[in-house]
Amino acid sequence: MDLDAITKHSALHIKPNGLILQYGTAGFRAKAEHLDHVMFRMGLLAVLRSKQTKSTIGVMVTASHNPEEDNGVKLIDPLGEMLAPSWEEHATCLANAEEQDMQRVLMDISEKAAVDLQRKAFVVIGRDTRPSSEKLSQSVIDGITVLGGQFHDYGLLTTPQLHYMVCCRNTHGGYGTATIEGYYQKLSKAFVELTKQAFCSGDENRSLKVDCANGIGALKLREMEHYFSQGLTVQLFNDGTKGKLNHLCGADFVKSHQKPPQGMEMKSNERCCSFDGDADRIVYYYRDTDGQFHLIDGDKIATLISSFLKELLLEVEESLNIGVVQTAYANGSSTRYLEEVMKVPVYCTKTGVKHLHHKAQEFDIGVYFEANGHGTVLFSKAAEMKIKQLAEELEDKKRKAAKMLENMINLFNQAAGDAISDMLVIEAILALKGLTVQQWDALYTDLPNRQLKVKVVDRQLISTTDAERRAVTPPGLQEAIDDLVKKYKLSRAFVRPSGTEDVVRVYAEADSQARFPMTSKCERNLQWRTLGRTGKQIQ
Ligand code: 16G
Ligand code: MG
Repeated sequence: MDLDAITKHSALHIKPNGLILQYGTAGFRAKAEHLDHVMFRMGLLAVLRSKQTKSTIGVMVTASHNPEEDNGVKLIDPLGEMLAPSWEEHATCLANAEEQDMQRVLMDISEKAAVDLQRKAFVVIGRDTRPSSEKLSQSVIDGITVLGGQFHDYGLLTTPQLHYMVCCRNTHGGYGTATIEGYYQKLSKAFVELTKQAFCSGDENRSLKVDCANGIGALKLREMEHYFSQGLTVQLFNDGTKGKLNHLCGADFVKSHQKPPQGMEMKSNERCCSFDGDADRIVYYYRDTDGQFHLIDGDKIATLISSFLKELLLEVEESLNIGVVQTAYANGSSTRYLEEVMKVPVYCTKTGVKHLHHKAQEFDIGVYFEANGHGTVLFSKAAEMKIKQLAEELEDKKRKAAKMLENMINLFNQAAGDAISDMLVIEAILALKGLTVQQWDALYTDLPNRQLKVKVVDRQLISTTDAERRAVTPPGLQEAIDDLVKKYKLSRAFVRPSGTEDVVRVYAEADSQARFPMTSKCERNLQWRTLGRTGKQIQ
């Protein structure tokens, strides 16, 4: 380690005085002007992680669905997964070290993690379309090179595309080719093969309206659309040519406001969807003939996908186990439908993709989705091999089903939830099953629900258990919630500190809209118990 060079370069990326940031649920996020030093340091850290794992590591510059003025960074581990928790701690230490302590912290991390400093390092970088992203990714590169690491800068990519690249590189092409062409070809080949049948049987070319949140999703869908255009025409809105990133549009806006994005022309019964700013989330929606808006969120996406996969498994008569992973935000109706009607086991984890991903790895086929539209399906190695074998050995209808399963494996981005890949999966399933968006929506009726964010003095006073469904502290809070909830039918409510913002989130659902005084009562109780009497509801 050339400590002098590190000190010299670090002086070009000075940490603002007193600024403390945390590697949160999905990396660092803050106002872009506060992040230059974090980017440089994450370049350094990626080199150490690469040396330690003897693998390529990814660094993605994005703040996802946050406002355009924000930015963020996260590291991607060798198989395309989120950074390991022990390294999240290293990331936080390094980002917050004062200039004079930087060398010591770097040495500490190298020692604690037993990094062989003599090894080579390779890092790949991607960035979203924010005005600040290009310069910030240069700071990452500065960090990589000063530690002698090699790198490849992919430039503009969606977050899941970078996860895919990292996975491809570390499996030496086993997962796919680590180029943008390789990604487009893998997905579109699977999509075209899957849907061939539906489309030749007379179904006209299908069309879908896509709100791209004025982000990277628009660029990448434009590049990709000619690969699958025979089966699906996408009409892009909020493509970044006029509006601001994530402003009044995108998956997060649509899900949290439960209304259409601005700038989208919706006719009744047309299928529409929204990506978020870095295209790792997707939600669908439509307006009915009375003009009423209907949201189809991650829970209903998971239901559609798991019922399709289960049907195919029944067809091939293979008893691969399938499990669905959700978070506390999953609508109670979806959990009931999956368990009681579809007879699929459902598990609940803490919020944040890494928790769901981890749990989903326990099944032959693990379907995971957050209600906000982030999710994918994981197939175990054994399941993949079995399905390949069935596709060769079986005959007629069974062979067809096995082939479909094989194409589904290729169509999912198993490295991360991916709006483009999920969109193609959903479009393929709807086409193959001949389902309209309304029929899909009618699988079950969501319980009315509300979400609020509340500012309190110290959100860490709230701690939770049981996958965030019950509050442990402050004392009395859970009992107060229980007292409220038991007055209503099919009701559920919980509070948890956010992992990405300095707020506490309150969620409640019940059998009818009239029950929502419950949410504000929870909120008042929360403020009282955290002594944040100045707290106010934000949304
Ligand atoms: C991040 C997470 C998302 C989670 C959200 C919760 C990833 C890639 N993204 O966006 O999964 O739902 O945080 O935010 O893990 P909150 O803690 O502020 O509610
Ligand atoms: Mg995102």
